[in-house]
Amino acid sequence: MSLETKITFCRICEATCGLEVDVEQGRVVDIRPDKKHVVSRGYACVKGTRWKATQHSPDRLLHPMKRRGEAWEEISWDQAIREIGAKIRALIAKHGPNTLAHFVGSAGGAILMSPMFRVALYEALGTRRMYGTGTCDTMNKFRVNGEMYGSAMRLMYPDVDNASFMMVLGANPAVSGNTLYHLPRSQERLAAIVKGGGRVVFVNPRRIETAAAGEHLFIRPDTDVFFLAAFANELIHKGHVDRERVDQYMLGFEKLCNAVKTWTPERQAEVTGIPAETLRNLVRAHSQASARGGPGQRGAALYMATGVNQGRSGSPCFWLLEAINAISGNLDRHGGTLLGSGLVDMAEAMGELGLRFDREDGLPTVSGIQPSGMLADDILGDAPDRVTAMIVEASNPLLACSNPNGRLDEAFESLELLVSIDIFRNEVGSLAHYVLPAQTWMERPEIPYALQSFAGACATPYLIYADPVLEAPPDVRPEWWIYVRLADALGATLFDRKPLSFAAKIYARFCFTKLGRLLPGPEKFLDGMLKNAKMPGIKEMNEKHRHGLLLPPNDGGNFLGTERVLTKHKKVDLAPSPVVEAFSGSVEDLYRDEVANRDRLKLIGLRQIKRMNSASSNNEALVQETTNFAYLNPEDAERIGVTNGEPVDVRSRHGRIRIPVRISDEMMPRTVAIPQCWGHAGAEGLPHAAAHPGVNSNLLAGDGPENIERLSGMSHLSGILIDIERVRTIG
Ligand SMILES: Nc1nc2c(c(=O)[nH]1)N[C@H]1C(S)=C(S)[C@@H](COP(=O)(O)OP(=O)(O)OC[C@H]3O[C@@H](n4cnc5c(=O)[nH]c(N)nc54)[C@H](O)[C@@H]3O)O[C@H]1N2
Ligand SMILES: Nc1nc2c(c(=O)[nH]1)N[C@H]1C(S)=C(S)[C@@H](COP(=O)(O)OP(=O)(O)OC[C@H]3O[C@@H](n4cnc5c(=O)[nH]c(N)nc54)[C@H](O)[C@@H]3O)O[C@H]1N2
Ligand code: SF4
Ligand SMILES: [Mo]
Repeated sequence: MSLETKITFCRICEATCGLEVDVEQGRVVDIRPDKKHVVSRGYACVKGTRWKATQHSPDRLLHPMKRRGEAWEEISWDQAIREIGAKIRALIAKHGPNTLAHFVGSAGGAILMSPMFRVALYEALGTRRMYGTGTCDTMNKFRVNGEMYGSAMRLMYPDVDNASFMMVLGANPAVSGNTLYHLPRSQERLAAIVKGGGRVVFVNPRRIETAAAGEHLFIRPDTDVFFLAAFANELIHKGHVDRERVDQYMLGFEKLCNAVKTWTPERQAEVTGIPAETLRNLVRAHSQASARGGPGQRGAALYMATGVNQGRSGSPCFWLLEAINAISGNLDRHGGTLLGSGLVDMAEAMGELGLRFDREDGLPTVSGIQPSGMLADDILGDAPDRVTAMIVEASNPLLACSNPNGRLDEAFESLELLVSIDIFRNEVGSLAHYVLPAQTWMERPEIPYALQSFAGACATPYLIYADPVLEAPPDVRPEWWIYVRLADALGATLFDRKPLSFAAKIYARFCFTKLGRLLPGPEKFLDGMLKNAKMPGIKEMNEKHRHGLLLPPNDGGNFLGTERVLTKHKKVDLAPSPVVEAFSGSVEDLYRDEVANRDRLKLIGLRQIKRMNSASSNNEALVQETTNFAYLNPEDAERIGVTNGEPVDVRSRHGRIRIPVRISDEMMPRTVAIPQCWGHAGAEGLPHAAAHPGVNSNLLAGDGPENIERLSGMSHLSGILIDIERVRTIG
C-alpha cells in the first residue's frame, strides 16, 4: 500500500486543530498541522503532531483483559460482557441500582457517540451515580447558566475578534487550547485586540504564556470573588450600566447591586493583591470599550476558566462575571459575549439531565454529574446503597481528583467490581477487575467536541467532519458499543423505547462480525445528524469541505428577548437566589479567612504544553523529564532556604508530598504551582510514564463536603493552603 495523506482534526483538547496525517500500511508515518483548515490554519501543538507514539504504542490495550490475582488474562468480548453483566446484576440485586457508579473523564468529552448510550444505560438501570471530571473543571458554569439563563447549555463566549477590551481570569489558552470556548489561534486573536488599540488583561497568580498577548496582573489564588464583586460594584457605582437593556431584558438588578455594595476597590485590594487604583482603571477601560455608538461598535468581554472554577467560589465568581457582561450591555452584542447555536439545541436535548438534589448530603447533581470529591465517601461509607461497582471511561481519577493522602486509591481498591474503558491500562486500570480496550480518536468518524458542535461556543462558527484515519485494531471497540452490549446483558431497555433498544442491541451483536461490518456504521448516524440540522451530509463534507466549512458569523442580537432565554420569565436573572445566598452567606467568612492567611503559601495547578492531563505521559516523544516540580517565587525560595532542583516537603491539611523545586519569577509571591496529573508510579500499563513518574499534587487536595463548592459540586483544587519545608539531609 502506498503512502496516503488524510485530513482530519485532533481531538486531544478542545482546540480541535486541523491535521494532515501520512498513513502507510495502516500506520501513521507523519502528522502535520493542516494549513488549509478553515480556523486553525496551520496551527497544531506537539501533543497533536507527536500523537504517533501514543497511537502505535506497544502498551496500547488491544484485547479485553481480566485480572487473575497479580496477573492479567486476555479474554473475549463475550466473556467480558457476560461476566461484568452478571456481577452488576448480583450487586444491584443486593444493594439496589445506585451501587453501580460511572466515572467519565475529559477524553470522554471528545467522543460524540458515547454519552448518548452511556446515559441511556445508566438511566435504564435507574442509578443516579454518574460522576466525572466535570466537577474538576466547569460544573459551576453549568449551574450558573441554568440559574441565569434557564439552561446549563446557554453558554456565552467572548466575541474576541470584535472586542476592544478583554479580561481573562484563570485560563491559559496558549497552552490549554481553552475550555468551553473554542478559540483556535487564541494567542494571535487576543494580541490582535491590542494591535487594534484595545486592551487584553490576564488576571492570574502566574505570569502565563498567553500573557505575552497583552497585560498581566497577579492575583492571589482563590480571591477572584472579591475582585469581581468590587469590579461589579465599581461599575454600578460609576453608572456604567446599560439601564435600557437591563430594564427590558433582565431581572434582579437591585438585588445584584445590594449584594456587591460593600465591595470597594480598597477592600478587595487587601486580599487580592490588585491595587484599588488598578481596578478603577480597568473598570474605566472596560466601560469605554463598552460604550456604544462609536466607530466599529467594539465591545468588552470578561472570560474565566479552570483556575477560578476550581476555587471555593467558582459559582459566585461566574455569576459575577456574567452579571458584569450583562449589565454593561455587552451580553448578546457584537464585540461582547455571544450565544452560539449548535447542530441541535443542547438545552433541549439535555432537558432531563438538568439539576437534581438527590443526595443525602444536599450536594447537587449538575448536568447529571455528581461531585467527584464525594466519590471516596460514597464508596467507603456505610449507606445501604454505597458504591460497590464502577465503570470508568476515559479517565484516571486517582491522579486527576482530590485524593487526600491516597484515600481514593483505598476506595477504588475496595470496590467489588471496577471496569476501566481506556486505550491504556492506567492507574485505575491497574486496580481494575476488567480493562476494556477503546478506539482512539484516529479510529473514529467524528464531528468535533460535543460542546463545540452542540453548544456552539465557537469564536468562528464552522463545521467539520472527519472519517477515521486508521482502521481500529480488530478487538477494540467504541464506547457506545460497550454500553449497548452491557444493556443487552443486563436486560435494560435503552431510551425507554423497546423497539429502538431492541434494534440497537441486535445491531451491536452483529456489527463487528464479518458480515456486520458491511452494515452502515456511526458514519451513517453522523450523516443523519448533519442533515437533520440542514447541513451538508458527510459525503459532501468529504468531497467539498475536508478542511472545514465556515458558517455565517454570529453577530449577536439573537438571545435577549427571544425564546432562547429559558428562564420562567424569559428574562436574564441577574441575581438568582441560590447563588446570591451562597455568595452573601460565605463571602465575609472567606474574606476573614483570606486576611488571616495572607502570609501563607497557596497551591495552584499548571498545565504544560507537552502533557494532556495524565493521558500523554506514556508518550516518549513528549515526556522526557522524570518529574514535575513545585514552582515558586525567588522570595519564597529564599525564605524557605531552597535552591533550584532541591526537594521540599509540601504539606496541606489533607496530605503530604515530596517534590523538587524550580524557582521562577513567573510565580506570584506566596503562590506555588505544581503541574497536576503526574505521579505515575502505580501504572502497570504505562511503563514510560512509570519511569518518569513525578508526584501527584492532588494528594494535597481535600475531599468530602467541606472541600466541595455547594452550588455546583466542584472540587476545591486551586488555592489550597500549604506549608513547605526543605528536606533536611541526615548527618
Ligand atoms: N497542554 C494541555 N492542554 C490542556 C490540558 C492539559 O492538561 N494540558 N487539559 C485540558 C483540560 S481537561 C481543561 S479543563 C482545559 C483547561 O483550560 P484552562 O482553563 O485554560 O486551564 P489552565 O491552563 O490550567 O489555566 C488555568 C489558569 O488559572 C490560573 N489560576 C489558578 N488559580 C487561580 C485563581 O485562583 N485565580 C485566577 N485568576 N487564576 C488562577 C493558573 O495559573 C492557570 O494559568 O485545558 C485542556 N487543555
Ligand atoms: N490539582 C489539579 N487537579 C486537576 C486539574 C487541575 O487543574 N489541578 N484539572 C482537572 C481537570 S480540568 C480534569 S479534566 C482532570 C483530568 O483528568 P482525566 O479526565 O481523568 O484525564 P486523564 O488523566 O488524562 O485520563 C484520560 C484517560 O483517557 C484515556 N483515553 C484517551 N483517549 C481515549 C478514548 O478515546 N477513549 C477512552 N475510553 N479512553 C481514552 C487516556 O488513556 C487516559 O487514561 O484533572 C483534574 N485534576
Ligand atoms: S492537543 Fe494540540 S494539536 Fe491537538 S487540538 Fe489541542 S492544541 Fe490542537
Ligand atoms: Mo478538564
